[in-house]
Amino acid sequence: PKEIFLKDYKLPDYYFDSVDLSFLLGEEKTIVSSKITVFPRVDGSSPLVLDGADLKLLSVKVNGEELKNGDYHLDSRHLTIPSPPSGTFTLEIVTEIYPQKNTSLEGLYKSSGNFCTQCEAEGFRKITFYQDRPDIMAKYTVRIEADKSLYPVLLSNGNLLGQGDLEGGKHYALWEDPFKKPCYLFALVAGQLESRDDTFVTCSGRNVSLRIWTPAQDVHKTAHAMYSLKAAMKWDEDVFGLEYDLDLFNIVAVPDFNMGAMENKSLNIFNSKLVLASPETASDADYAAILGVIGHEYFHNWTGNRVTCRDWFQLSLKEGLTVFRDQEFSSDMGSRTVKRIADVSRLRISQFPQDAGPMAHPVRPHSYIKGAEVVRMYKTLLGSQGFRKGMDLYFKRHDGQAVTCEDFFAAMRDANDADFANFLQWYSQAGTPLVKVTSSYDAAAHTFTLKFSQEVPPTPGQPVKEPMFIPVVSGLLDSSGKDMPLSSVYHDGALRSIANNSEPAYSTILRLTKKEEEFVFSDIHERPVPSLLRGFSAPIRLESDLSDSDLFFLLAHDSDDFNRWEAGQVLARKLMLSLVVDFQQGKPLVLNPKFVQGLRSILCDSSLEKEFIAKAITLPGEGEIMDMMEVADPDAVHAVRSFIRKQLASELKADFLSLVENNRSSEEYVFNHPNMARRALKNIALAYLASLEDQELTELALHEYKTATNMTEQFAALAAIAQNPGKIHDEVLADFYTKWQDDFLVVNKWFALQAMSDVPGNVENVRNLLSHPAYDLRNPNKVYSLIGGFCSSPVNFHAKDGSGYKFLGEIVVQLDKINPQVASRMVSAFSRWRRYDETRQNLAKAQLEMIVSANGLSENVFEIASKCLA
Ligand code: DPP
Ligand code: ZN
Repeated sequence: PKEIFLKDYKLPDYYFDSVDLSFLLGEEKTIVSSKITVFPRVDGSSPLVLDGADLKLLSVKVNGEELKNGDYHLDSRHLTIPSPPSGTFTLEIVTEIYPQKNTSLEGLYKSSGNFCTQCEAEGFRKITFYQDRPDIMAKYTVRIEADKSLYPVLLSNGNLLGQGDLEGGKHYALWEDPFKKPCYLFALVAGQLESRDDTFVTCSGRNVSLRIWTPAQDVHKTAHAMYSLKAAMKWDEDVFGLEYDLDLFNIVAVPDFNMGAMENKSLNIFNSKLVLASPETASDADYAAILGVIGHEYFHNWTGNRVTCRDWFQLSLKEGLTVFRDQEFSSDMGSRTVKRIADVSRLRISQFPQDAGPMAHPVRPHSYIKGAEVVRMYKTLLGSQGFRKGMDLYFKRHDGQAVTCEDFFAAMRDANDADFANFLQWYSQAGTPLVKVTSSYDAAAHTFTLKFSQEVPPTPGQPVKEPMFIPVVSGLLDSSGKDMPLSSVYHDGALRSIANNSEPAYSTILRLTKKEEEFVFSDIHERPVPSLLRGFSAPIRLESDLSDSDLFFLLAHDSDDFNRWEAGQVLARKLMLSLVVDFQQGKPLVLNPKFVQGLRSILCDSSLEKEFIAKAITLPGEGEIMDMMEVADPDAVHAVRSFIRKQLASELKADFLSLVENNRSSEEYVFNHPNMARRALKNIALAYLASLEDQELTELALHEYKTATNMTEQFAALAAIAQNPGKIHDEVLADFYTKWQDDFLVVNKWFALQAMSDVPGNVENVRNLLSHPAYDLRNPNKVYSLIGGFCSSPVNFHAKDGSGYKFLGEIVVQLDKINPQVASRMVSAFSRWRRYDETRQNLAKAQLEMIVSANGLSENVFEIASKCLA
């Protein structure tokens, strides 16, 4: 297969106007008939090339006349009609497909007895021959015919036009979607499902029927999803003036789904994990994820569906923007700071490492999370109102179109008359910019100078980088910890006033555009401590010359809560890195008492939000530290992190004990911020305590496990106990399984917990779990729990004997035959293999080489594995 490049984009030669689809769903096979109105973009007879994969072609007709073999050309990927008639014509195609055998979970497939679809990005070509590209937008009608007793519910996009019974125990439904859409938003569901129904009244007074479909026994677990949907609909009206545009909105939950969810027009299909929740079975994290993803898919109705992508290089146009929107929604529904901390942590854990490895690519191809950061920068630069003006113009210009990231940029710029310098670089340059900053105070001149330099590291295919436009939101703290009023700043030969309307400002945006530059603040009457990159105003790595005491000062006083947290993280990262060196040199590990003091003062600060405290006392992850090392050393990092945890647990034991005491649940489970905060704080305190492997503390964790009335606390207690192997560990894990064996979502948590264990040699345990009766390699959630969980434990995945790599190599080859998409996600755990020592490098490389040479390997896995090796 040839790699496709953005610069090669060509307008299609033909457009489709209307598409009528008909499905005869059967147990052996499904017959798909399509009737498409085709019109040429320009007259002239170029061939019409349709995409198709794994299809059996039964017939092709043009303007009602059947084409004979020879009038068309068929190969394993395309159906080509070399000389179609001129002008508008109808094309009718009948294909046969086998959803029952489709384990790739792309196209039409069966999940737990029900038919469902997944078409993004290129799944529609597994249903029928089509121009499977997002700039082909058409109006669809869909007729579904199936056995009535097996498939009583028949759903597709848009409005139900008709339904009725047919001979032989069959029935049909006819759906029409009045909005033009690309085929990746097509959806069909047929099966035995029940719904929770509700109504939303839109801002213009229309009644929208809302239905969330699941198997009957799960309907009671959809209350939170319905709450989330209604909240999202209201939020989009309030914040962006965007109203839902049909009278019906369906969500279907299916247990077998490659990703989280899919925003098909008016028929969202979800991984059950992101719909089903009850206090007994789902944790706070699950509740929060459901809120965010229900919001996300709903928000796509405007950002993705009404305005879609011209081609798949523009993925960030819809994903970056929609992730940003769901982040803002979750912030408004809970705590903004805590949400920001969670999102930035995710960026650091998953995006930044990728940016530095062989898979580095610019935002444009497919980085969702970083794409959201880019959208966030527009908002930072323009303010809420300016951003809204840009969004309004974007919809005014592009409703009903398939567009590019430049179109979004232009709308933001034009609506605000903004100067965005070379902001578009964010879409094309890969890699995480490294910004270094030093500061100096001139007491005589009352000036404070910040000197910045920036560098974007080389990435595959992009050896030389241009400087980026980086907004650095900054403030200066005086010696009492208050924000100093800022009057003006000198930069690039000009003095800029910061005060607006003679009101002093306490924070300002420094706009970096050069490799090196400085900003000089005037009227600064004492040496300040700078608070830089407030709210993480740009997705960069920042290295400053702040001393430990400056960082402790920010940790105690910064008015920007995000930066308060960040100061603690910077301190922890420095501490961990220096202990890693001690460990490698065989020196005894000693914890700096100032660090313990700093954390104690946070624990005891009653003015702080509980969830903030919980975040602040969480150490940076092992991956984050390995990322900062020349040669990543998983054993050293693990030993150091465990050492610090135990040390903190023993020195702050009394504080942690009282946190557990004082934060137990007293009432019924409620998903709201104060309650979640309380649970988060209790749970982390318990985890610290249990790390001490002390009999009494293990008993405490066991008591919490037994008395928990919700999954959040029950699972946290289980995880606390599971840190330490032994009899109690085994008994509690067995008890948990017995309790929940009938709930597959809870069982997945149980798999993940064991898979992530850092007990040495855990790979054997994980191998054994593969043959556990509840395990199934065909179900993506189970793969993500067990295999994905295992790869996220650095000590075991990167075990020096290569056992972790060997395990993953074997699984990838096996899984690839079942589900290439899921297999390719797993193989990317190898992507950073060059970051490790030579022994590990050789072991990982051998597995990658074994994978690429495996017989009948899929393109998905080949692409990732060969990129890793390149
Ligand atoms: N388009 C899908 C989503 O936004 C991809 N996972 O969730
Ligand atoms: Zn999305």
